[in-house]
Amino acid sequence: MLSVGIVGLPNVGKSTVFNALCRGGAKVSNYAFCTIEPNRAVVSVPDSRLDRLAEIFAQERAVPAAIEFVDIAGLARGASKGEGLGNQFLAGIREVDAILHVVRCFSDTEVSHVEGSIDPVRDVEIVELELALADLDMVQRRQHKIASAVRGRDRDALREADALVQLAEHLDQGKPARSLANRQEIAEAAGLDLLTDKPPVYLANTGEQHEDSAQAVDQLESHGCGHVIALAGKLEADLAELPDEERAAFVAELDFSPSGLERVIRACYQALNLVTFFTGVGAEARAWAVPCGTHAAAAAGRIHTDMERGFIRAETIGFPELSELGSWQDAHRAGRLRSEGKDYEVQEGDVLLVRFNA
Ligand SMILES: Nc1nc2c(ncn2[C@@H]2O[C@H](COP(=O)(O)OP(=O)(O)O)[C@@H](O)[C@H]2O)c(=O)[nH]1
Ligand SMILES: [Mg+2]
Repeated sequence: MLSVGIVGLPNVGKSTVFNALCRGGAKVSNYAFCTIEPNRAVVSVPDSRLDRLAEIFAQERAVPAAIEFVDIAGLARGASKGEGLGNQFLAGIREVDAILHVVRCFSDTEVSHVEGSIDPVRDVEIVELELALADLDMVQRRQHKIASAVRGRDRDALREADALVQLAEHLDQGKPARSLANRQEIAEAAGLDLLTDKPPVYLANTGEQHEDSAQAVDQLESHGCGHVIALAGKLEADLAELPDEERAAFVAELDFSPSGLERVIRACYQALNLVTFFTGVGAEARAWAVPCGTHAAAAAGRIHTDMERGFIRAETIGFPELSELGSWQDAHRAGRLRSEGKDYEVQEGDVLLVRFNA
């Protein structure tokens, strides 16, 4: 399952955002969610296309894709050296696929700031430097470990050592591994699970003022932060706590739509370059997320390993077209189902019926 780690300096609103996403999500969309541990929750990915598909396939159940959020212990200057909760923090973040980097943009004299003032770009730099230093530390340890094999001119070790040197130089300048020109090649040769190789989404935790959020997003984007979204974390978290009716009344009064979860998920999908495809067999209509460029056979393997092994072909149609035609039979009669082979690259919104030898 896709896992997203929430990181940032202390008191920037990480736990607030976590609550807003996980509780709020359950209420807005009526999708199930569960908390595994206090700082871990699995949320269903809201997707209105799935409900329509359940209707088309006359399926009893709609099974959405799921995403896990982990509220990772706060990080501060020195975390890479094991300061504070440093080590715990670093262990937590190694296991996630993407990083949701919460940046404090709200001012509130009641809530102290570890650096003493509101400065989103500076805060991002502090966190990213710590991550780069933690990676550098890992690279250096690996260099020590393979040193004797390198002296013995072992071919694999030499290749790895070369990648490690390039990584070390880059990280030493405080730059993230993901910005290396030949990152894929190097990451593969180095074989390390680097923190700064994970795609980040930046979440500007703003107050309720719309102008503030626009400004915060601008600042981060001009700093080169790729995927930035603004979220009024506290407002969304507070709303998430309310019973449904009260909540609806507030939403109407404030003219505010708590869309945080959907926007965060969309940004994570973009950062990870994921596409969604659908299936409608058995008793369920189901949504799946796979990396863009995934072949039909590999996508089928996500459903069941037998389906990848015995893959014959996938009858395929895009969601909008199927929705318009109204049923699989009609799509078939109209000759609109495509027959795709195992190397077909699954497209966003594809609905697949996999034919396979069991
Ligand atoms: N005024 C204001 N306070 C916020 C906002 N987001 C979080 N806070 C408060 O900031 C404090 C720290 O938040 P928390 O989520 O625990 O931060 P964390 O340390 O990053 O997990 C809490 O008292 C929150 O209520 C916000 O958007 N506006
Ligand atoms: Mg917290």
